[in-house]
Amino acid sequence: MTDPVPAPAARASALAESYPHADRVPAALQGPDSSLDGLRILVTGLGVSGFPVAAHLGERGAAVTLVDGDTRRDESERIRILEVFDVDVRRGPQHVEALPQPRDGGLFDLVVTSPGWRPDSPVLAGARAAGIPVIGEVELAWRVRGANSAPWLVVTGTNGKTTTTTMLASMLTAAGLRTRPCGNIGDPLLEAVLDPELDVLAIELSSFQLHWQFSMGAHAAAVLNIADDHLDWHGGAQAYRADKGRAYENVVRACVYNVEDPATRTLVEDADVVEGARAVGFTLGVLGPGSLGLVEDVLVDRAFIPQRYSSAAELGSLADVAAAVGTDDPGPHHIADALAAAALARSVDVPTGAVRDGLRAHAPGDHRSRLLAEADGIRWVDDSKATNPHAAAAALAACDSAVWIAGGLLKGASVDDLVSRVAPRLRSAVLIGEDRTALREALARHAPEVPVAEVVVDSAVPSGPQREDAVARRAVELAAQAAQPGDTVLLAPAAASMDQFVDYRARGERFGEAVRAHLLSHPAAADG
Ligand code: UMA
Repeated sequence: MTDPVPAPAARASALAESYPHADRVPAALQGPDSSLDGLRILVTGLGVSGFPVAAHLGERGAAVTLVDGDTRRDESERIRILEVFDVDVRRGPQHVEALPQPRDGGLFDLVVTSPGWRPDSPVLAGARAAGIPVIGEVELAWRVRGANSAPWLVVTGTNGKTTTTTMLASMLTAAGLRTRPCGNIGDPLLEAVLDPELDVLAIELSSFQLHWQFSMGAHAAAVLNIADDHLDWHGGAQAYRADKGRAYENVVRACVYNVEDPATRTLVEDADVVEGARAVGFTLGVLGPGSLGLVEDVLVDRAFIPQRYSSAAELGSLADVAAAVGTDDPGPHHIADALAAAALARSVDVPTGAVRDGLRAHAPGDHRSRLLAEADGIRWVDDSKATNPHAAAAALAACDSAVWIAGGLLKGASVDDLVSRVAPRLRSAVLIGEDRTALREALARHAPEVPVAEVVVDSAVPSGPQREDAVARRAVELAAQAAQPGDTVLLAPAAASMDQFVDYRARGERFGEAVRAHLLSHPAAADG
């Protein structure tokens, strides 16, 4: 580690603040097979994370209760499986208004929460007040992993996590290692750690997931960048950053940081790591020893080679990055993601050739700067994955003249900076979603000449797929009216989707369908 600046006292107090009952996490959790007989565990959430957690704990003999405030989804399949392990599933708002009790009364020994649950939700706040330890799936997975478990390569940051994680998995695969993306994307982390056939884990972690863990010691971890996001969930920018920084705690080999984003470097310096772990930067600027970066159009490694002060190893080219992200002209953020992925791959000794082959084999993700159609001189682009202002700014930077479809849940983030920066690129804006007012006002302040249209859907349209469809179709209709040849209609909402859609994927899917429907019903445009 280059000059780490540990701050044990500050860290200890921050940990004590977040995990006041950490020392009460039952020791029996350790390892994949030990019996949890006699333990009463509450799992919050019957989703992607909570389901495998409840099944695993139930299978090991714990008396598990699972609560979920929502009854709208058909979860009969999951419930049927949980019943095999005698899990007591309670669904509906009445079960999440306060901390519930186990079937036989008394208090739970442990709560394992799903990432979407806010720390101040009545159930979790109640657990805290009652002195019950609360952990998340990451902490659980870290504790249950077996003795010779696969090393963890962790990717977090505000933007680019998914691209970086899937690039990393592709590089590991090209090196002949058995891996799968997991965590916030791909397989649930708990399932991945219990799979004996994986050699190494390529793990994307969100700030929500990092918040509820305190023991993890990744082999290597990267924080790609930090911009304000999820501030309402974390209770402020500082708390959000601190949770991201937890990725670096106890790292064994490499803390990978972004030279162009000094906040990531500060997080490395504040982390307590295993002796011998190194800080490894990635940069698009001047490349020094100990970093990965660019020399003209070649990606090079000056960190994981013996003579890093006098030489560099070639990892691939910008053409390989272009192939990886499915565009002719990769943006700076794509190159940064590729370098971060390469640093993590190199930390487990992936050969340079496999980094290049992994980039070439990488399939670009859905809903990230995806060109859906080009008709009549208008490009239709889906960047539904732009769930915060930072990501939307990157997407808009690639357009000279955009009809911008934006809005949703802003999660406490300010959009003033974004709107003032992108104003010259806007032909018009189409606003969707709950937090429209903030966007409308920011546009009026910083881009008063830009016409703004708003999507209003009749309240009689039922929620669910029908309403999602209606929002997307109306947004596309309004965008089509505003767009002129040479424009890009860009869905880059700068906001989360859950006010109107199941998730950002559903938002992107509905938008794609609406674009196709529009072009079919306007064949002149489609032919053009
Ligand atoms: N629920 C309640 N009350 C609450 C919150 C949730 O009852 O206050 C219920 C919901 O009805 C749901 C269940 O709890 O049935 C689980 O909710 P969840 O939001 O934690 O979702 P999961 O299906 O368990 O998925 C979570 C992550 N979701 C979030 O962080 C919001 C998934 O990330 C992740 O893939 C999965 O765990 C496995 O680790 C999604 C995401 O949007 C992709 N992540 C955010 C992002 O990438 O920006 C952080």
